[in-house]
Amino acid sequence: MKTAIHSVHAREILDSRGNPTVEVDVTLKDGTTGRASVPSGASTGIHEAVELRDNTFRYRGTGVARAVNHVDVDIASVILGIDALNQTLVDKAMLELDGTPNKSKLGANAILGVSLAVARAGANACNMPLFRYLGGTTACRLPVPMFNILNGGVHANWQGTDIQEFMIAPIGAPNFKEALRWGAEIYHHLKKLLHDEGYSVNVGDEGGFVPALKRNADALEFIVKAIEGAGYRPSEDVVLAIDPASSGFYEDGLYHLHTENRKIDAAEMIAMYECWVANYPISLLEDGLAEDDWDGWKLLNKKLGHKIEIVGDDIFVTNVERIARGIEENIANAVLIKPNQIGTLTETIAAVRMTHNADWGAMVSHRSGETTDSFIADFTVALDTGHLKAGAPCRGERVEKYNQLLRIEELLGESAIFAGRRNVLPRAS
Ligand code: 2PG
Ligand code: MG
Repeated sequence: MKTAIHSVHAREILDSRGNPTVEVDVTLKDGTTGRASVPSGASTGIHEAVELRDNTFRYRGTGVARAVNHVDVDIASVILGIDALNQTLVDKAMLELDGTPNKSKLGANAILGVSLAVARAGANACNMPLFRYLGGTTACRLPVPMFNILNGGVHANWQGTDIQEFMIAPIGAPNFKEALRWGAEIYHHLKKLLHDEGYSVNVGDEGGFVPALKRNADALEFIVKAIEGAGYRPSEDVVLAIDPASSGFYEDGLYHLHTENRKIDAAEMIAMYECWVANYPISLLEDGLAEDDWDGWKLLNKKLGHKIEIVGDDIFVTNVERIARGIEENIANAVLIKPNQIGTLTETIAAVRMTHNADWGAMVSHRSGETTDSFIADFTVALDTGHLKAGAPCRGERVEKYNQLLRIEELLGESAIFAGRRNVLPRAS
């Protein structure tokens, strides 16, 4: 069999924050290769699959030599000889070898690196672009890019807003290429506005600016002005999205807004969001409440789910068991999809399918620690999710995802469709 896995080899590389991560090379019997690397979060959910770190003197404990060794020795021993085109079988072999519910034995970083590299090798062996290999001949819809242009929270070392991500989504653009241009123009306009008002224009982990604003809502003001200043219409052309990543400031049942020096409960947080949604063109709220605040989420979805997308990240962690509970209890209407939260391509696809079957939205996402691997760009088109958040239109590891989408759009030519407005309008909840 020409596409049997012949060898697998991992190495320790650095991510965008200067921390070690896993890169994997897979070679098939016919000599075809596939390479993938694994991102890493900072505002990680406690229910995510385990990212294995060495905890030794190397790299201040963050080394991934153990995960690399698990790929080269343990995982290699169970996947060599398997057909790379049989992704499910490869992933199943790794899951069985690991045997834990959260991949703590081998490490989700080891497992995912192999899983994605095998998919790439499979695509290369079939002489197909990755998005087509994964999504079939009808995969042709480019996502709305969600540009994170103002960073706060842990991604900004808590020097900016409490809200971790303020994003813009150019829903009115005619195609992806134009959406990218609009995003970059607004980003630069925001830079000028902030600079003119005396704020820092240094950037955070995801390439967005980190001004030390006094109120979280000031960010919304600045962004609306930047959209208008760049010549676009807030709401018609470009909408806003926010990810407070609120698990990061949730303590003893209260949400601590450090910028504003106040502690509020879930109901007050929801009231704050309702006020923002009434006053700004916000169409999506991710992780508005903490990862285990199920009652709060239920209320949040009741109050705002008919108006905007309510996306669960830390609460669902791309895990079908948690997503199923969320659907059952009707606590959101969309799921954030991060391959490294769950650890295999097969399970990530299962999470997207469950989400779509419930008529919920799915938004594919990068991590704050990234590499130049653009797997998620192809994945988004393949699974037809309609949204991708990959940070600001700035910084190599962020723009590589957007640039890959430009290439895909070019390759698709006339058959390319841009998700546009349909994907950020309120969904049934
Ligand atoms: C998030 C992500 C990506 P991190 O909270 O959605 O933006 O952040 O990778 O740090 O978990
Ligand atoms: Mg998030």
